[in-house]
Amino acid sequence: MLKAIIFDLDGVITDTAHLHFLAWQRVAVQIGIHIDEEFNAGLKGISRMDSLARILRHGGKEKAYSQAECVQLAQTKNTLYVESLKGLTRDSLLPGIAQVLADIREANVRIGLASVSLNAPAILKALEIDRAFDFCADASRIQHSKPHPEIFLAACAGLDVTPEQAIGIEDAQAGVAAINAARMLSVGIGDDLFDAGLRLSSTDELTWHCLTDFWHA
Ligand code: B16
Ligand code: MG
Repeated sequence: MLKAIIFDLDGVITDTAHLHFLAWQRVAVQIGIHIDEEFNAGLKGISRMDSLARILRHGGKEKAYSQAECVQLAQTKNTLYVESLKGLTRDSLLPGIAQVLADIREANVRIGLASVSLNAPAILKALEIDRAFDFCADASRIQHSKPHPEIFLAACAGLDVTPEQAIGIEDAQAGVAAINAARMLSVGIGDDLFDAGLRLSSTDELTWHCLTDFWHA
């Protein structure tokens, strides 16, 4: 029986991936590294410090900065990112998300969040959907970024369901891999997520009807 649906945040509920990119790009330029949108796609679902490590590796500078300097660079990125979140409102929800959250609630299925973003609570508040979730996994307690299943397993535990009773929804390759590794059913938003059990082109296709069809297939 389907007992819970667990959402990723960035790229599923709202489009903050581009804001992450712009903030990282400004930090990267300061240290002489070029990153583009294609590179940024690989950072989706990857924690802040792991993202920085990937950027430094990409620029051949993985040994150029001390741990304290890395923390400072990550803080600079976060300050820029948080500043850019100021424009978020309920209108920033991706198409179909408000409706599918309401329909899942109506069906008495639990709703969870599995975002590795430390900014997730503030983002949910800005979007005015913080009360739509029965449980949000705490990113600050997570040791491993996606594709490790840890955050999805933490969300299942918090919702008091087994992974086999839940569907996970993601827009990133690493996220779909995390859902599959947790042994949940996976929904991928994006045409290139070939490992997802159900692939949808965009969030406006994400309806309660399609989720239940997928569950019973
Ligand atoms: P923060 P998700 C992830 O969120 C983002 O996809 C990723 O780009 C970001 O680096 C990570 O959160 C950490 O975010 O710097 O705000 O803590 O996709 O898991 O919702
Ligand atoms: Mg995402």
